[in-house]
Amino acid sequence: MDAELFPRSRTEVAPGAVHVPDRLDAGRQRELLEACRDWARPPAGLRTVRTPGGGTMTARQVCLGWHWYPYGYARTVVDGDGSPVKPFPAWLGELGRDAAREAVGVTPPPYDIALINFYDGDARMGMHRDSDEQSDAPVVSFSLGDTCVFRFGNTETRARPYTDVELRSGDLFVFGGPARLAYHGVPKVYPGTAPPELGLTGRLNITLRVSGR
Ligand SMILES: O=C(O)CCC(=O)C(=O)O
Repeated sequence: MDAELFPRSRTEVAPGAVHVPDRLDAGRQRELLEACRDWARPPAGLRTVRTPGGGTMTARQVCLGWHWYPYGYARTVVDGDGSPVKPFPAWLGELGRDAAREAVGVTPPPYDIALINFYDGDARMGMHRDSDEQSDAPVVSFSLGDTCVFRFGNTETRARPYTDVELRSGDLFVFGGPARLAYHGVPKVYPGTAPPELGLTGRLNITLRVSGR
């Protein structure tokens, strides 16, 4: 257990954007990790995302419910092996709705998209907005494994002002309302900081969204 001088507590980073430390206990983290390992297997498994400019994202990804590709959604892995996207499980939707309710006091429509991002080596994610959905329901994000710097910015520009938040294994971050279309990214992951008992090398992020489709 961490012996913090100042225990971490729920923080509203911006109106509508809330960090809830330690939302998932060790057992729940292990269950979620096992589920991620299953989802990562082919077909429609973990893949490297290629951007239209010819680049690649360093965080690898697998999707549930709807397949996200730059920049849209499909029912099959149109930029990968062509398989149907894996189903979005009801239990994950319930976890997301409970999390949104607790964090920002909103009961969203049922979640139907999960993006699972895997960061190893020096993977990171540039500043971007989640703007391919047709719903303003809050985005719910869980972290597993290594600690990262999560940069949460403004709705106008990728640049300052932004706030850097340390996300650790088990943390929840929710952004909705006026923060729903804020730029955000992951400039840094700290290798080797995952809780040893979890058994994960690297970082997983599980992001839940409502498609509005
Ligand atoms: O890994 C994270 O915490 C952020 C992921 C993210 O921004 C996204 O999937 O759009």
